[in-house]
Amino acid sequence: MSRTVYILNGPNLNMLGKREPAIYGGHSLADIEADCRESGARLGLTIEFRQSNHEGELVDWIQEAGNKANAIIINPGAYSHTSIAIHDAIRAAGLPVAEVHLSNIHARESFRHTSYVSPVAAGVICGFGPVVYTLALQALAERV
Ligand code: CA2
Repeated sequence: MSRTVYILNGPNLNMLGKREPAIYGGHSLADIEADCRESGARLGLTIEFRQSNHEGELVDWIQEAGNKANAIIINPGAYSHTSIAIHDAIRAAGLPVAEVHLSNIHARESFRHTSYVSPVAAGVICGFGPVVYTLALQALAERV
């Protein structure tokens, strides 16, 4: 049976490649989605790739993944540092979750050093740019 991984992206990640290339690089989110689809096909995983600027919509999608998917990769964007709602939704989904960040959040402003998502994630990959997504797919392919 096909295994499905939801790849969820939080606020402002739709701006990738358009602004702040010095921090986030020149790749767009569409480029990252294409990489994930290629990697997913190689690993035998079905990919559901989404982005939202709205916390509640991300919570809805995490709940949906709890019913329909085998694992989640999430880049919660700035909600990583603020959202107890996303923390609770991930805990309730009961799936392996990989938290990813393009930038090294620990080498940036102190308000980015804490993530409410990390304690409920199976693992965290940050700081290596777009490859964090395909590294997370490889890691989750071993677990689902
Ligand atoms: O490094 C990451 O992947 C982040 O999750 C990106 C978030 C940031 O708030 C987190 O602390 C770390 C920001 C999303 C991208 O924001 C952009 C804003 C303007 C132009 C391009 C991207």
